[in-house]
Amino acid sequence: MVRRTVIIIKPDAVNRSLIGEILSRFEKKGLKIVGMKLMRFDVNKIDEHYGHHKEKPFFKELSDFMSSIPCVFMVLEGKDAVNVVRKFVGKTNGRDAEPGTIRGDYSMSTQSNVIHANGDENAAKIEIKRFFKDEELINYEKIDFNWLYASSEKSKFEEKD
Ligand code: FUP
Repeated sequence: MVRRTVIIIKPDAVNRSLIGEILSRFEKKGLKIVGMKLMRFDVNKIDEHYGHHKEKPFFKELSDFMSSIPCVFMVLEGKDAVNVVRKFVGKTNGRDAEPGTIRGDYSMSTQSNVIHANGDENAAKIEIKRFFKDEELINYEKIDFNWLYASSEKSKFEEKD
């Protein structure tokens, strides 16, 4: 299972001062931050990232929104990180997202839905490369590791993907 995944804290969340709150949820869950930066979303990268929506009527508005102010880009690490984070984030439309999910708790919109997460493991691999250079991803030990996983889970976690 891929153990690293990208999240993007979107301009609405940055404007609404929700960075700390969102970050804190992932930290408390036990996901490890291995990459993090504040960066304006380059319009060419928006074309690539949201290529599946390029022909949709909302694309221009989405592109303007995503490049309006900087986003926070993060790589989180943990066992089955892609699935765990996706569940945390909730449905695309914040009004439909379950309470308890990030979008369910903080968003009333489809566009201004606070956070982006990877849909599957293939997307995670692509997006890590899209947004981060190898040297921006930091390998380090954290003391909570032994308390987050059972021994059997740890040995599997340590296997190479
Ligand atoms: P998700 O994977 O949940 O982010 O959903 P999508 O890939 O389907 O959509 C990506 C982004 O497109 C959403 F986060 C917001 C935007 N979007 C709109 O603005 N309007 C729509 O009708 C659908 C998506």
